[in-house]
Amino acid sequence: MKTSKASFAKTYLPTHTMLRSMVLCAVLAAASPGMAQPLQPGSGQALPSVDVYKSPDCGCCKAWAEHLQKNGFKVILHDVDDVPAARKKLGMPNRFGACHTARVGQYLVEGHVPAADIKRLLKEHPAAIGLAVPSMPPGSPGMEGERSVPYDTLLITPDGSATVFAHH
Ligand SMILES: [Cu+2]
Repeated sequence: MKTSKASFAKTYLPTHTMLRSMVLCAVLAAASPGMAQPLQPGSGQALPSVDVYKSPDCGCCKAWAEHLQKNGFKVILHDVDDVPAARKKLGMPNRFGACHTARVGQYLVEGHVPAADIKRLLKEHPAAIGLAVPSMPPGSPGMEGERSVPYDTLLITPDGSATVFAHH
């Protein structure tokens, strides 16, 4: 019954079928804010919280933290006096250093890495130390301003070398 109706609709009533799916989309969109997102497999899995280690007077670190919050991450800020020491202790090689080091689940995230890259990392789950955007490229999340430059997000592999994870 269901199948024959569907194939009938597909064959003879394309416009009607499109309309139905549009209505369904609208219904789902309206329903989703109240739904428990972590229970939806695949798309809506709960994001791990992000522990950010930064110096107390780092403004762009806070701006980056806000970028993560806007993208659904819970962020916990930790002020440290010696950021390179914290980076070393956490296990991010110093040559990829920027202004802050963060821990996200099993991974480290160095510098102004876009939230979308972190989400992709968590989804793809590679064997890696984590991600890094070394230095602080203008235009990266938390470094917005008049100027922006192209930059790469690096995947830091377990041996401490790097491959390009994403171009921006
Ligand atoms: Cu910064």
